[in-house]
Amino acid sequence: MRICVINPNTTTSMTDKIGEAARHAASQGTEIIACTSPSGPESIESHFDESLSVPGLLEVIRQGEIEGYDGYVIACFGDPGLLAARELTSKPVIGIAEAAMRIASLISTHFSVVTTLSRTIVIAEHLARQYGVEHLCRRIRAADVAVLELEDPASDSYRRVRDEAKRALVEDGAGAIVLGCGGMADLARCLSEDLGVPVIDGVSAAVKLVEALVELKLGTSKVGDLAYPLPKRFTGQFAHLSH
Ligand code: 5HY
Repeated sequence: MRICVINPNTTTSMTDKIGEAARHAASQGTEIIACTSPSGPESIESHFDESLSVPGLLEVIRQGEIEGYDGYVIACFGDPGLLAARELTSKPVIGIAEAAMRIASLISTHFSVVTTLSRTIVIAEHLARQYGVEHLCRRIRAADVAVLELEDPASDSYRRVRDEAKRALVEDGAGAIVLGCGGMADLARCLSEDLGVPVIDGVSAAVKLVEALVELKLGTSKVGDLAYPLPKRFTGQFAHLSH
């Protein structure tokens, strides 16, 4: 099977890291195609950034349907454009936040999330509520690490993420840690050894969920709100979407 893993921000080094984590998790026979969004912000750290990341990731899905991919991963912890993306395909589309939170709920009765900047905490809180795991998520915490600091080997982002996760174990009584950014995909194994608890990277979790759905021959329902978009005229920069 061929899974397209989309980085909705435009930082190619982060796409490479996300692709590597996805390949590490993928089963033999699964090909991972890691794609960087063709348009949008270099990092997604606000509602504004998230909204402007959506057209680019939807374009990747539209192209992916021509390529004939078997499934998609949206590798940004805000799960931007997830439902719109599901409208464009009958294949499974999994967001890394939903994947990580659901997997965490299978291996712990309480987990905490460690994300990047504190201003993004509310985005993850809304998702935990939307996914119905709010009662299992003790707290969404921020390591106050900017997304692109995760790309800088000289930054002490690992220490800050680790220390915030340690606080989550002590203060929240969390049994597992969910990493709140696609750019943290390479930290999970080290952190889990350091902390002695399961640490969930959403990219790996999402790849495994897409594989499971494809093997179960289950895809996105095309009945109701996730049916293909209705044909209509678009103007301006979206005129090419008219059909
Ligand atoms: C992400 N931003 O996973 C989110 C993390 C965040 O560019 N990739 C980003 O801070 O919400």
